[in-house]
Amino acid sequence: MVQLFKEDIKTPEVLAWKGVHLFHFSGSSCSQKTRIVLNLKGIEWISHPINLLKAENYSQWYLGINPRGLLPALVHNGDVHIESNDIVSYLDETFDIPKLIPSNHRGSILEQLNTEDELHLDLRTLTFGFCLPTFLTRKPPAALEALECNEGTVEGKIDSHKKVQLAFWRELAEHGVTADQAINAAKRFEKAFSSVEQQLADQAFLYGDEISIVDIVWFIYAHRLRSTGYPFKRLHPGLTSWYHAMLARPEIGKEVADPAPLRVIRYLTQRYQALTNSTLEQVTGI
Ligand SMILES: N[C@@H](CCC(=O)N[C@@H](CS)C(=O)NCC(=O)O)C(=O)O
Repeated sequence: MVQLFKEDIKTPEVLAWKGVHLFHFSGSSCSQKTRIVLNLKGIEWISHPINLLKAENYSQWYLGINPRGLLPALVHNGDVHIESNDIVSYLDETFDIPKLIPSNHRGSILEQLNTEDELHLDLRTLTFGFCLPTFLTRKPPAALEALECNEGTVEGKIDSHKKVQLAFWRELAEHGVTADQAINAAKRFEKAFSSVEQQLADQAFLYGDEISIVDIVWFIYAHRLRSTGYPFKRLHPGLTSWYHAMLARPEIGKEVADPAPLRVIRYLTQRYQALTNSTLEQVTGI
């Protein structure tokens, strides 16, 4: 669980903040997951939007809160938590009801959260490859330099995660999303969702009759994948009613609703891909 040390925090005013504060962005999948957990648990929280499209996450101010430059970040009574799965686990432990990580399934739930986290860059790959035009997916070089030069620490140590992020953005700028990356990502999702489908074969939610954090994290990925043109319904028909039941819950649906301009941009991007035979299905052969 990543909870930053006081000396990691270079934006010291947050140390005095009382209550629950969330740094987030509307369209960020990890932020959506966290907001859904806050909603379902009925936790009051103070919103601090950070615009990823304007690279606000690489400002010195925000890097002083999360040295990885990633969203979300949670501040609770002056303690800073990063990594969305650690944040939701922390919220579940701290705010008891309703329990989203039932103690009798804790081990296997944490394993599934790791699997989900490992697929995060694949989700970015398919999102950037098939939902958004190139100009919206590139980071300004100055923003990446700000991240690279930042000497922030995580739990007292120079952080290795930053290198992974920098490599991802620089490779994207140089080569775009390659067919191989898209194919591998799509195959990994097919495998992951086949196993989710099996787990849901004879129950309403992944761990029985009650929603758990694992339903939320896979729902978020399912929702995003559908918008990339990944043939969710064809590949995973057994997930259709679970998906729609999740989407229909107001605490969930409102957090994943795309703003109208984004829907238009996606529509135009995908029309162009259809005309040039470069849709997700055509590129990945899935
Ligand atoms: N493992 C991290 C991943 C966080 C992450 O990659 N967040 C994305 C938004 S979903 C982000 O902040 N991207 C930075 C950017 O777009 O510059 C977590 O679960 O919190």
